[in-house]
Amino acid sequence: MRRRSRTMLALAAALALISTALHAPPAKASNQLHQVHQLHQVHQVHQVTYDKYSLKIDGKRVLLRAGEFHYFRLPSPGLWRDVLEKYKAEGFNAVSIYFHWGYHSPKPGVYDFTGVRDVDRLLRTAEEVGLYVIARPGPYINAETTGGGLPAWLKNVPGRARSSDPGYTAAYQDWLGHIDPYLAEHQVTRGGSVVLYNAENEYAANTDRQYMADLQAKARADGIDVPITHNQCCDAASWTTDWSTGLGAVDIAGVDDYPQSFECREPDTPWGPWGEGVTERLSDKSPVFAAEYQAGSIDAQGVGFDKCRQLTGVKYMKYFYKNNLIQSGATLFSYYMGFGGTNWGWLPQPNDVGTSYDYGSQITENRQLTDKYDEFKRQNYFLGAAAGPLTETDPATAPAHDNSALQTVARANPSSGTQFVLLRHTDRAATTDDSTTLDWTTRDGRYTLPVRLNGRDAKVLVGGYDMGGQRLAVSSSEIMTHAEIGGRDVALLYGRDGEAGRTVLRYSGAPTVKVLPGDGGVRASYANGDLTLDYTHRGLARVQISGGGRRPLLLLLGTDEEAAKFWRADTSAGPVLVRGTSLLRSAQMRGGTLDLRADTAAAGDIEVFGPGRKVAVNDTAIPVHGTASGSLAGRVPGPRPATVPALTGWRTHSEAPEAATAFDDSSWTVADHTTHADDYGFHNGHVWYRGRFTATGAETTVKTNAITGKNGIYQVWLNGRYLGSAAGGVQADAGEGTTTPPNPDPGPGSFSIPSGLLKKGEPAVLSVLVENMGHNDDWTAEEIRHKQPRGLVGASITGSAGQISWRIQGAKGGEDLTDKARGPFNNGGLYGERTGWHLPGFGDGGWKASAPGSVTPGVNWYRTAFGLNLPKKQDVPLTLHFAKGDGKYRVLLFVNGWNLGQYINGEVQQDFALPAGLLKERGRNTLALAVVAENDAKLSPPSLRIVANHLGGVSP
Ligand code: IPT
Repeated sequence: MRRRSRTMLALAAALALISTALHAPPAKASNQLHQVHQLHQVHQVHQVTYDKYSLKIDGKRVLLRAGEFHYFRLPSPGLWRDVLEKYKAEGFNAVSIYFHWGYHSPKPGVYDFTGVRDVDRLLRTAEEVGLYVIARPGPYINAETTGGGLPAWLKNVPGRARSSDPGYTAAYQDWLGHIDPYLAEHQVTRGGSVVLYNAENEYAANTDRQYMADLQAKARADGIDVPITHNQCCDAASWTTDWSTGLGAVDIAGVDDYPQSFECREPDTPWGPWGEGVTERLSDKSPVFAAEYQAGSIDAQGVGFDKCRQLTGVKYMKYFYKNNLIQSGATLFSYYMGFGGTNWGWLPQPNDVGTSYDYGSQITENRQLTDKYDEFKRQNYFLGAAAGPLTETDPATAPAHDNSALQTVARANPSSGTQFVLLRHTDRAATTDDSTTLDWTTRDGRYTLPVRLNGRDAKVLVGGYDMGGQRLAVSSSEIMTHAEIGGRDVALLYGRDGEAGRTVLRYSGAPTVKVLPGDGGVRASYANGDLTLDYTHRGLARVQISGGGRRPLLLLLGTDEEAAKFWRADTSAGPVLVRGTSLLRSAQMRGGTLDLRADTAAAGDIEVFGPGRKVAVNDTAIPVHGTASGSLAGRVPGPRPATVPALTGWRTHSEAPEAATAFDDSSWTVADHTTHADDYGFHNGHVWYRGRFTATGAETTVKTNAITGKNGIYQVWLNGRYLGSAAGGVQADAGEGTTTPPNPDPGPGSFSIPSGLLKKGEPAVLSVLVENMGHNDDWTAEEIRHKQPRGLVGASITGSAGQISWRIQGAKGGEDLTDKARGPFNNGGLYGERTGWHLPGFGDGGWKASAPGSVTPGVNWYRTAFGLNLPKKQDVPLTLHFAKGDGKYRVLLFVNGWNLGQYINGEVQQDFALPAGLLKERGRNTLALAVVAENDAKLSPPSLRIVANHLGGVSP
């Protein structure tokens, strides 16, 4: 054993202090890079390499398991830590992050990386939490966000996006030139956490190899020296050539798999309609990388994310993830999404999503853990515990058996011989209850092992395994984790409730076996070095084994549910297992006390297996006593109750003065080409058009065309008279890979003109309010798709020959943001938005007192303020709930000036996340609603709802 010298330890301690100081959030944005640089001078640098089996850090194999996270979908940087700690707590060791070009760049050459866009803080948080980062800066990201991450101003840049076209090249090189330095500074090779760099996204539909080569050359020039990856969609065959060699080839090519489809409508019917989901090996020089593996779904059918969560639920995870693990031999996994978040403001791409991007993922939009989280925890803890042998495996002979309804598939580590056996149904869709007996030879001998698979399920069984100081010959239970704690091994195995289990352990002589009181009916027998334990998975059984030539073992045998109650964390004094809290964020030994940072949903019992004899939870010492299992037991407090006020004191004001003939639009931009609101720099939200003409008096009909993106509307007024609304044009979908011809008649509207409204020879004004639901993505890399115009694209008046002269007004300032903190997606061009009616400081004292209720067509605002006094040191996520109303209307909701989404009456989403941080949990908040009604409508006032209440949490 090598010994570290005292001076080295002292130096390390000093450096740790410096680095803690430097971890403080930077005072000024301009200092950020400089600070990052200093930070890494005191951090250790590491080397990242790989071979056909796995990634290696400093020569040590790593089994990478990441959840995807989008910081831009959680506009509260303090809460990034909450989500990342929840990833870490369930055994992920990495986070995969898209970086959203359009989110940072409102205008060519203008970039912002401060506040909710502070990527340096994001990467630092990942480092502090202890997660590797797979950095995915695009330039194209897809992700169901506006433009697929391309900035809307790119519509005005000539040249095909996602190609080596010079116009596009200049634009994206500028983006990479801004984002890459952050990613480079935070690389593992400089002491940070970025371990992989993903170039582009599913670049399957295009084959511009030069573009892929240029992207990588740029990254390298910007200092990226970790392996570059690509997420290929959706199987290797879609590439025309081998992307592991030749121009544009990446270091580690990965594959995206979404086997369960996005059909949330029928969540129980499909079983891998899009295939088996076995990640393909794309090269013999690099490991198999499941770059995006389905962990939820978009809700394109608008049936609600709970159904998507069901579609991709625990059974799906058990079957597909384990099947993939053993069949593919992948050692890098990234799950899309780990936490989806919120499409606040005008962040959504209109075709597949609305405000919520919950994604049916394991952590809900309001940061709550689900049963899917438990399953990730079971599987991830296993991957962590068995990473040694699992990171280097080859296909192996699977144990034989005689039930054709069941199938075994095996991999083995070539040096240790450890075997990993997948037990699945032969027909993957089978729901039958089948049993068989495996004839299983491991390096320890030949074993017969009864196994069972009931319904949609799969198991990974381990044989010939060094389980800490123990030797596991075979087991029909699955391993969740094992750890050496206080001189003994603690191993946690699990199985489905009521199923029988057998575990065989090896000893040099008969060990002493003590079955502690509890469930499971454990029976032990010993012969020829094999201790065989037979039991039923029921509750939690505990068996103490000592002697037999090994260090003592506490074997915990639980059901799935009992196993998932355990948390594992690592301290400088070794690993810790805890049960009884609803989350364990981290653990630390401080002067003989084991200090846990944990969340609790209710007061209850806690049990701790760890170093030391004293326990503190969230800095408060708790009395504990020793148990027969050698653990410490005590009680933890729960949260204090939390309440939210009713929303009262509403004031209202209607707007749309733009509709009136006399409105002064002289400051508006003259619109002499009516094709593109984006041409004028109005990229998000609502845009007004006012057209003047001289009436003939013979006009009969206004005919219009406007493009809004799916679900968008536009409204027409003539001389202040409301003529009506129409659905805006959407992306014409001619199918993948085709060049979609522009629709000649997009979003048609036809409005008859009431007689007498126009008088011959008099000036008339046509006012049109067009919503922009966001920009199409560019998944197929066909120019026409993401560049589809938004806005009024045609207007004519039957019975009039005269010219209409137009002026246009969108968000105040256009590309020159007037609200840099909230950024490009916060506001459109409603009068109230341009005038600041959504902002906390606005004086609404002159407005009429009235709660949301009956509205007339057009735009109506409501404002109120509410005080919150949520208990300190608790995490109490709130939503704003909209009850269904009558009529066609939609509501933009602003909390403290932040646009947190759009409620569309009649659509499935009625609850909107209000993230703490921008919501003041102990203070006064302003709520402003912009109600855009298409007809006379009636809404009921929204209300605040408490989603959950935990003691603990992070400070937002
Ligand atoms: C894949 C994308 O890479 C990702 O950005 C996201 O859009 C995801 O799908 C769906 O939510 S695209 C692939 C499944 C066709």
